[in-house]
Amino acid sequence: MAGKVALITGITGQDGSYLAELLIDKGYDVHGIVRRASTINTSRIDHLYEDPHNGDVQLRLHYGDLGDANSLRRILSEVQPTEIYNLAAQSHVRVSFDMPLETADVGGMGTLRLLEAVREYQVTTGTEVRLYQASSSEMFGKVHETPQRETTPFHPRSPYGVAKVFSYWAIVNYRESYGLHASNGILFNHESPRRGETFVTRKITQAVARIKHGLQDKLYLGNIDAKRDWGFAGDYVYAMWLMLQQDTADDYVVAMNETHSVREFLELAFGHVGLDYNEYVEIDPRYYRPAEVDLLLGDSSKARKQLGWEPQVSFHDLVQMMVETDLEQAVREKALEDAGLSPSITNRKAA
Ligand code: NAP
Ligand code: G4F
Repeated sequence: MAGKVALITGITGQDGSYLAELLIDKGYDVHGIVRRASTINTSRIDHLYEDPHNGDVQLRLHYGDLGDANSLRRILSEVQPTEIYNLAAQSHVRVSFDMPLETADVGGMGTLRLLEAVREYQVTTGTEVRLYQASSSEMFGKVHETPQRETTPFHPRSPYGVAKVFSYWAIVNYRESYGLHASNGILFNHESPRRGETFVTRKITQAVARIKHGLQDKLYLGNIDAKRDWGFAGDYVYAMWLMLQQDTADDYVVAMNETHSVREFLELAFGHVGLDYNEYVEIDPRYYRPAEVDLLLGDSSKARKQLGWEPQVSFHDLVQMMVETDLEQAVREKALEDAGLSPSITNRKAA
């Protein structure tokens, strides 16, 4: 595997951290693009900088932004990647209604800035760069058929979904126009203990753990009848890598091929600690979206057949894994609170 150099945008996010781990394990020289923030936000990747066996540097970070085309060109010429994984986005669907322009600028135009930087880089250096684009099942939105597959028409229901549709077609267009090895992974929802705390699964598992340890007494949610096809993020980043190992670039749905409601997730997560969610959950309309995606159910048979991809973690095991990890975190939080070192954040209504 010597000579393979990966560049990951969005490396500080959930998927970026799992993908960086995978690529380091595979012997890649791994680089990531990070935005400057007023506080350090690299907690998901802090364990990856050095090889624990010999102290060698195995991950390098570069300041840049999908909004800043110059920074992308500079980083490409410094890093000279053979594979690029474009995971950067304002990825929260409800927030995209509050910040549609930022969401479109990063999740839509940002992809185009990156594509242009890659095209220029290939022309000037004569080196092939393979590109993965983090496309989303959110593009199916108000679904035209069930299950959703690669040929299902898009009908996005949020500024986020609209931005992702733009990026999807930009990738296809650069593939067809310039022969770029650029692939879209149309990934259905994937979660983990590293999932952002304001996405519904993590919001639930964190609340379950905090309620169990007396740190919180209510959980406020929006539409709990929505259905999603949820898998484990660690399995899904493997599919990203597989796409870039193919001779020909293509587009693939990645999903578990099963759907569950938020209500079912609640039953399992609260049930895991012996609690009944009905006693703790309250509906707060401020978590409703102006337009909702009611049902997502993927058909990932193309990825399974052509890439040989198979998920390893079931829905049930995913819920259990997330609750267990958040229970450990709640124990630490409780100990700090008991020692008077951490102010209790009752009910976390802001999330
Ligand atoms: P995430 O945890 O929200 O991570 C998003 C990443 O994008 C973070 O590293 C963030 O950096 C970075 N970012 C945001 N704006 C940026 C900008 N202007 N310039 C550079 N970086 C920027 O998302 P995720 O769950 O890992 O998802 C990864 C990608 O897959 C996203 O594009 C998402 O839309 C897409 N996707 C996710 C799912 C899913 O279920 N998780 C499904 C389908 C598609 P900061 O840390 O600085 O904020
Ligand atoms: O966890 P969510 O915010 O994920 P959503 O909107 O499906 O988007 C995620 O998956 C997409 C792939 O399909 C990604 F592209 C995207 O980046 C992101 O990772 O919400 C899931 C469902 C929605 O129907 C929402 O209305 O849960 C419902 N929900 C109910 N109460 C809630 C809440 N969602 C959030 N975030 N917070 C709530 O309190």
